[in-house]
Amino acid sequence: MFDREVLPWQPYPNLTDAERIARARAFNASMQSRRSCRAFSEEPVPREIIEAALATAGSAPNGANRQPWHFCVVSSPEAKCAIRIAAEEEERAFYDGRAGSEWLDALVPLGTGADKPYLETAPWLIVVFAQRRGGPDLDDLKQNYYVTESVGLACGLLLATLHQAGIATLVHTPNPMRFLNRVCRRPDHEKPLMVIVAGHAAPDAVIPAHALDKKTLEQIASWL
Ligand code: IYR
Repeated sequence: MFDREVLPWQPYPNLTDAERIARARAFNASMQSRRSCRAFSEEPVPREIIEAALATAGSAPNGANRQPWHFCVVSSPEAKCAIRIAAEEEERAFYDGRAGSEWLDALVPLGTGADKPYLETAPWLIVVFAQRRGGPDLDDLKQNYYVTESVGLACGLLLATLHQAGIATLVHTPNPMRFLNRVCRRPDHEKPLMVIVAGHAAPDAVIPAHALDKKTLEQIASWL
């Protein structure tokens, strides 16, 4: 049997409860200004910010510490163009009826459509893949666990870090998105989950009023 090695718990900062409350509220206040951005400028964003956000994402809690994620970071105009062309083709079919009327009705308040120019204007596209199997070593093809949950947690941390750094983001989910394996040259056992678009908002970017309509604490939580 593998003898489990342990290390002592590394204490978190020694704060008063008042300081903890203040920090929690300050982080919440900062995150409340995050909005999905659907019009990006071409203004560059330093690669170091993306690297730091990816490192945070890689720290996410995950099934059996198998870290079942891969982030394909796209900045080349050729690759961005290939993603835009393929995504818009799928989106046209989606908006032309494949989604069904209930789904399309739900999207009306957002004002989304099949044209995705931001896939080329934004400086970074982070294509997120979930690894059904495979670990840190290339020859490791063992099963992974809670894959979607783990990758979702990682993406949340990624989005929070980018927002803290003052970078605008959009979670883009072309439907279907298998073409991303081809463009990103990723193996079939990796499932693309989302494209995180990162950059700065264009001067004419708008926020749909619908996006500000958030559920209250009472609506989202119950206390036993
Ligand atoms: N993938 C499409 C449609 C879309 C779906 C949902 I649910 C959204 O919250 C937003 C868009 C698109 O990217 O336009």
